[in-house]
Amino acid sequence: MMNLQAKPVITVFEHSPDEGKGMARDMRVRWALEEVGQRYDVRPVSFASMKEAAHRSHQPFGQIPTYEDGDLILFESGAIVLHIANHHTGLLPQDADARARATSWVFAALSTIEPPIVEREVVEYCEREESWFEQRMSSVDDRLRNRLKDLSHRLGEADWLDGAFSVGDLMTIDVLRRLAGSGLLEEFANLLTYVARGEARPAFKRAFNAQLACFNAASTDCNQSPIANHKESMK
Ligand code: GTB
Repeated sequence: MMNLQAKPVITVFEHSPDEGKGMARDMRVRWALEEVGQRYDVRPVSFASMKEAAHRSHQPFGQIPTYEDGDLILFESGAIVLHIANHHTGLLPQDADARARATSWVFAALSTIEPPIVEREVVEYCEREESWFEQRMSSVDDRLRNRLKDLSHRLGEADWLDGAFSVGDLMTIDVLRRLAGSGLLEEFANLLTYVARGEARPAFKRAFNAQLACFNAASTDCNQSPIANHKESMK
């Protein structure tokens, strides 16, 4: 099932606005690739080139990330991560029902948890000067708190959402990371620990360091998968 010869190529921001904090959606793709031990190359794209026809032929909305493996071109981080999980061992359980449940968590992360987080970011960055900013932020935070409360309740004292670490945890943790600095995650001790548990995984660290190297520039590391140097910690 594993094919470590072919190297997929993913697109990433040439200059990430998060300044290397790994908040853009290439991070979840990098993390998935690192978890399964698949080497990859990155193609940094500028904001201008993302909107050009060549990139749009891979990503109709002019966004990152994309994924290219031979003739297969994918967009949407969820589809990419699920493709990686389905074609390698390590991110999905063997049992068919457990695989389906892990997939449910990917969709929950993307369509139930991430939208109110993104909404909060939009309000914070785009509506700060509006007279109604405080009121709107407070109602967005309350909606988000409800989601976090339900997630926190479901996770309980467990390490991961449904047994062993899976693609569902990867996606959920990557989505929750976007709350860093908001103070909201701190209201749910088990979610804070959950995110830290994900970030402590060797694969996460390699992915994080790779995107940081990419941000740090003109660094020649940008187009290199770090897996080659860290095979010993691959599981
Ligand atoms: N649904 C798509 C997916 O999951 O792949 C969404 C892709 C997407 O939103 N891509 C963003 C993008 O290309 C980058 S990740 N934006 C450019 C554009 O739309 O023109 C979103 C993002 C960007 C920056 C930060 N940051 O700096 O903290 C965090 C998240």
